[in-house]
Amino acid sequence: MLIENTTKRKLQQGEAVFGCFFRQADPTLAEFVALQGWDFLVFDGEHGSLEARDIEGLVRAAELNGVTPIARVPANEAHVILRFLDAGAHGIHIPWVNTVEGVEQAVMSAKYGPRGLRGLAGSRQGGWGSKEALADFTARANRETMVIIHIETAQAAAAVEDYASIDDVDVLFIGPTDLSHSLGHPGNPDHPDVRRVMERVAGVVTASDKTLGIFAGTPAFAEEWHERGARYFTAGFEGLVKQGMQTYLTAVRG
Ligand code: 3PY
Ligand code: MG
Repeated sequence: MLIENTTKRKLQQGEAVFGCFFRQADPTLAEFVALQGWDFLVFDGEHGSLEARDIEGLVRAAELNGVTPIARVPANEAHVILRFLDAGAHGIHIPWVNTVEGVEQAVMSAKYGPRGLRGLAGSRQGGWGSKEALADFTARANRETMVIIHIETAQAAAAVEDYASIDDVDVLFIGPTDLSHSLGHPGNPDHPDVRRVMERVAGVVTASDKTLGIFAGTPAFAEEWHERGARYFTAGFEGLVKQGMQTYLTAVRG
């Protein structure tokens, strides 16, 4: 399959997009999740045990249902990003990027030349060269592959102006949980100190040509940040299942 990134297209048209973090190495469950109407799924190799090998089957489950497969890598390392993209992800979440040099390094790892230094070979993402020449594939991959950079420490937040100046970053993504931890209020993104930093980041990103992204586990949180200009939202599979089950059990035990 020639990759076409429908999530990236929607963002380019000014739409908001919604995705779900997923970290079970189970393509059948991923298929079920993909059927629920998400724009994209983020297969999580950071806070999960997914390896590049797991990504292939999960990507197929998403592609089968017209959902954009994205992967979160465990680290900002070229050889790790390469394997997750080669396995077929249409985009890459890079966590814990704490310097502007790290942002540039992430883009260089995710893009082929002339922009980047991604290693080239016939791979699953390019259909192993079956449908298009490698020269065409490198241009397509550079066009379609999304780069999503996490801002989730005080150090990263302080440098957001520099992050927003790096070409070929699609989304600057606030990780409220890690950021709250970094600012001394672990797990409390509503603390005024954390909110102040998140609002500053949002102001800088929305004034730039990057899309503002954020993890929003509840509709209310997503709505608030949509009003602040965010257009790329993620929730988490377990959080949503937990809410559904607990709501059900509370009601039936009534
Ligand atoms: C965070 O909140 O730290 C995240 O990384 C969300 O995905
Ligand atoms: Mg995080």
